[in-house]
Formats: sequence, structure tokens, C-alpha cells
Amino acid sequence: MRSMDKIWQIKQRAIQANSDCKNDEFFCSSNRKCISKMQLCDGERQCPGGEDEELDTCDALGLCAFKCEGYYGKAMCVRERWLCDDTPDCLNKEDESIAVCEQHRRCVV
Ligand SMILES: [Ca+2]
Ligand SMILES: [Ca+2]
Repeated sequence: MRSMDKIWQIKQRAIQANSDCKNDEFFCSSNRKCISKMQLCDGERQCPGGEDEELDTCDALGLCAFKCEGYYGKAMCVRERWLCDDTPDCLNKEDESIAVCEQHRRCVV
């Protein structure tokens, strides 16, 4: 595990300890509410500030198969199953590009 991930997890744990969130919940700091961890990095913003879709968060959880410029004007995390699914998730459709898909398939096969 990279040290950044560790720091993030410790930070999350500290936040969680100070909130009423359960172990399987994520704390949205923007509205101080808990959401299910299942809703982390699912492409939908449950936290008003979008913390549940932040690159750092998703990356620390190991959910990023690919990173690119997203629709919210910042870097986004593309999940494995969103790569080459014929639906552009990146602003510049990078996740559906031939180069990326070829590399992706080589990894999967
Ligand atoms: Ca979400
Ligand atoms: Ca896609």
C-alpha cells in the first residue's frame, strides 16, 4: 500500500470516529451526512461537495482503473467497468479511445 493511501485511510478513520457514520458508511464533510460506502466512486455525487467522487478518495480505495479529465472540471477516476463500455466517461472520451482499450484488454486477458 502506498503511503498516501495510508494517510487517507487514517484521515477517513479519524473523521469517521468524530461522526455518527457506521463502518460501512462514508462521511460527507460538505453536509456532515453519512452515505453508504457502496455509493463511493459510483459516478453519482451523493455528497453536495462531491467528496464521494473525488479522485483522491477513489484512488485511495483502489477503485481507479484510469484517470482523466472529468465533467466536473477536475480529474476523475474511471472505474474498471467503465473503461471501453461504449459510454464516454472522460471529458475527451479518453476512456473509450483505441489506445486505452487496447492496453486495458491486454491487462485483462
Ligand atoms: Ca457517489
Ligand atoms: Ca466509458
